[in-house]
Amino acid sequence: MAEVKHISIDTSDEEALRIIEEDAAVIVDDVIPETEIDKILEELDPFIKGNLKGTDDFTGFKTSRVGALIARSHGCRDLAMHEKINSLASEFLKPHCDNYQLHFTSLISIGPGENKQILHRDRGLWGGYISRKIETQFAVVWAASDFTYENGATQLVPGSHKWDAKRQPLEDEIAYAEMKKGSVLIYTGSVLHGGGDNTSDDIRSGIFIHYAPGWIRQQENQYLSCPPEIAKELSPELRSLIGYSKGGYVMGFYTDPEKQDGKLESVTPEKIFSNTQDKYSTLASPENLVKESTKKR
Ligand SMILES: O=C(O)CCC(=O)C(=O)O
Ligand SMILES: [Fe+2]
Repeated sequence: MAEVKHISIDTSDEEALRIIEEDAAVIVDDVIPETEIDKILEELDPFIKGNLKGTDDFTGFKTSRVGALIARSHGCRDLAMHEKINSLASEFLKPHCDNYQLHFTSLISIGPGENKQILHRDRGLWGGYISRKIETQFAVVWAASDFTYENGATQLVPGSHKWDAKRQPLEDEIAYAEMKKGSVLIYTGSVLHGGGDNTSDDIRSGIFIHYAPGWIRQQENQYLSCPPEIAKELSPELRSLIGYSKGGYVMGFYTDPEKQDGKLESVTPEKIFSNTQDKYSTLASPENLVKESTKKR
């Protein structure tokens, strides 16, 4: 039976990334206390109560999804900025970008009686246009309940990020990401995975917070899910992480549609909130910008 390896929060980034490179998945045990998770579930309770179930085989008929977690939950803001997780996300995505960003947030709750989700690679969301040599997602799942084989722990096929696209796993090549509430599953955008089936009477809940290169379209639109009137409450670092900053010298700037004095013409989105610049606001050298555009991959 295939397994997802477990490490501790004290495992070096180097070792964690070695496992992720080999298996495309790893579980970090006991990252935060259960009480922190309970506080988040309390914050999200009004949205969980009203939330509808999925409507097809992929989203599941007994599975609910609650998004906009940065806007809705202070606890999720802390999870998104978790130092160790961000260090791993940054190291993992660094070969493919100058800057990474938050890409997706969702509390996914699999209810009793749910069937297995179809195995898939999340990178499919971009439509298959990106070379498989480029890794575009660092997925993080915070266990908001225990994850067990019975209650729908995520199915994962370790090593399948390197497989031919058509290869399907044998039963014993599928692992189940069993972990305790407060632990974290990390997987990549290229590994076969899917929600598990829930044969128990309990709900399996996971807080999904994914990261991606700064140059790619985010799965969850952060500017609408966390508009400026809410984003102003965030730390400048988190605001930048969700996209209110430039991702390159001429990438992601904005212009205030009403200002006529030219002060908010083609500026970094950080200018909405403060007068600070970002690291891309000055051009290192025009020659370099041209050279970068033809970097070979
Ligand atoms: O709920 C899970 O364990 C996995 C969900 C998933 O992979 C997805 O919806 O893309
Ligand atoms: Fe997925």
